[in-house]
Amino acid sequence: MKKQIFISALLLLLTGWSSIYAEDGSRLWLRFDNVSKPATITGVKGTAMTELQTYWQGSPVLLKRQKGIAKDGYTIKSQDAKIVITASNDAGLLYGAYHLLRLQETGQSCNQLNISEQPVYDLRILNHWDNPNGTVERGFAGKSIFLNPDPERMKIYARANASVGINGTVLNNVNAKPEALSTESLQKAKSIADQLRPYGIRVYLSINFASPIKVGGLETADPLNAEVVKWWKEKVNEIYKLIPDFGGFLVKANSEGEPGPQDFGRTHADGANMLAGVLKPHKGIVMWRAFVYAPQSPDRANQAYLEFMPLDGQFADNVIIQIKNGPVDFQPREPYSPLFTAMQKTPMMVEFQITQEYLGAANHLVYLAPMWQEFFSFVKPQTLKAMAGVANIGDNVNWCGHHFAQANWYAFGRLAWNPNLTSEEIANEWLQQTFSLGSAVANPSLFTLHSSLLNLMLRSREACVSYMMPLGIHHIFAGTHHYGPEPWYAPRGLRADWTPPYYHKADSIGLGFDRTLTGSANVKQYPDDLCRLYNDINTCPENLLAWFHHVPWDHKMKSGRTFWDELCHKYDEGVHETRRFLAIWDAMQPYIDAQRFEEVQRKLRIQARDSEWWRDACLLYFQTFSKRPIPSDVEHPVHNLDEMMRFRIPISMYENPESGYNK
Ligand code: GCW
Repeated sequence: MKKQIFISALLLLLTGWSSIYAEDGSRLWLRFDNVSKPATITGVKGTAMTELQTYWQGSPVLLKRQKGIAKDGYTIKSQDAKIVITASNDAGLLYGAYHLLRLQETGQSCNQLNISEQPVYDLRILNHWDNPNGTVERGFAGKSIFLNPDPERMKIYARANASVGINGTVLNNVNAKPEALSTESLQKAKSIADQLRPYGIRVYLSINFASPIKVGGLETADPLNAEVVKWWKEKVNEIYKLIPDFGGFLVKANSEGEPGPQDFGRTHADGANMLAGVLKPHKGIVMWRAFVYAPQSPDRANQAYLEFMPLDGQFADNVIIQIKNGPVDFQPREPYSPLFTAMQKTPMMVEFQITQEYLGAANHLVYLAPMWQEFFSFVKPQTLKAMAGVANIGDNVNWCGHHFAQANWYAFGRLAWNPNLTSEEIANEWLQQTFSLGSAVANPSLFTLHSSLLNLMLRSREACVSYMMPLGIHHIFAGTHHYGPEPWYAPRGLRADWTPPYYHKADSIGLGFDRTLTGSANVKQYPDDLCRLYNDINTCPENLLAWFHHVPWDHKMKSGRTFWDELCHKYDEGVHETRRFLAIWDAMQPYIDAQRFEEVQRKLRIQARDSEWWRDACLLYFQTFSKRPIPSDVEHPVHNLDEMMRFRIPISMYENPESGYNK
């Protein structure tokens, strides 16, 4: 034991760590130590000044307010012996201060600075799917941080968000309980808003559209009913008395059983505009979700477009339609939602999912920036008003359940600030700050390891697609928890679009959903050139092949293999990638503190085993349709199909990542 302590101490010294903190991930990427002798910070007082006084180790800084700089933007300039940060508002100064601290932590030179930044989106917002009882829908990192908000944790949460430019947070689940608007909940929201305000973060709430009935005791929630409008007016006044800078409402209406204007014969526009009218005098906004689909629809991917396109141009100017990046539901790979290129007269924002509902929960290392960037390669950032991300945050010590899941929170914020940053730049920044590798990258051997770790992150999303659902397959997840594979899941009586066979349509001919012009015609919702590209099985990108086509098992792929053989290779490649990830991580051992090293290692082992589970379950199941052998150069399943179909994963494995996992 003593020897171990000695060795760790030595390692700490060797790698230059002098931290007094437990390495449990609780400090996120904000690992600055308090300075012993504060630098001289002058100018505008506020959070920016406090942060720099506490953590900045360089030359004197002057914080200056100046009109003419874009909202939240800033400049950082070296002037004589000092650094001048200029912004038009306090948030801008704060973002400038964090920029400077980031330079410090990533070991960059702070001489000759001449930086000018402004965010691409005004609204950079987290969506928490937190329930009043403290559970978090699709959360894998413990309970809600808002259940009993601990001021110290709230402060770290606020700083972390502000350090990447996040400036809004929706406190509660879009499946909103009516009590979110009770006076007691509003008091709580006020206290959270007060704690977040100094960091430039506004608070928003999800609302239940039937609140006038359920909270107000009215007989209807019809948006065109005068009593209903009056009720909302009074409620909104009550909110703004408590929270003068309240941001507005997020609404999931007529979706998955939630109430909405259609229950009263009205449209999404009627519902959204009524709320927008009530919020307008207070400068509040409505984020109205387009995540709608009906059980009888022959193609769920068509639905949002069909419901929202006829309403294009009918929404009030303080309504933003919040659309998931893909047309179905946060799959590891989807094409972009065609609404983004079709709607011309309606402000839109994208909703990404940071929490890994369909990407291995908090057990799999999947760096999501490449997925989000793929979206931006189709949808021009400037056609959107804002960016929202479903948070992966809970009360676990390390916030996100997996140390590397913190990178997704970080990346979301950075991309909401500037969607043109590369995944690599962001991962690099995050790694250096999170593992304090800033100055160490100058060390050649560590530099190589750092690069392979960076590379691991960049490959991780494609690996996940490969071992879960390559070549455009989608939604083949286990029924309710969405953690593992259950392509066969189809309990009698369950609505078809909640079962995998609806999506994969495996049969003796092939695999995949025919969305071509002769199928569901989903391709028609895309611009002409893409429509043509996707519609033809010979030009459709192979990574979306089974999304748009029912692909014959013997279809010739670019590699020369048949579709079936290619599928086998892809799954197997995914498995090999997860093993390589483990090897890369193992080589990092001397340079990573023991706790985080072991926690990540344990998870990478889970991921490697899970990838085998995915490969075996999917290949063995699809093989019952393809009736073709698994190619000889592919590692053969280590499980059998019966075993896979009987396997039930313990909830503790994905819901409480702290509990570890032993299959
Ligand atoms: O992805 C699905 C989830 C639901 C979620 C819904 C939505 C909040 O499985 O848990 O509900 O989407 O986005 O509304």
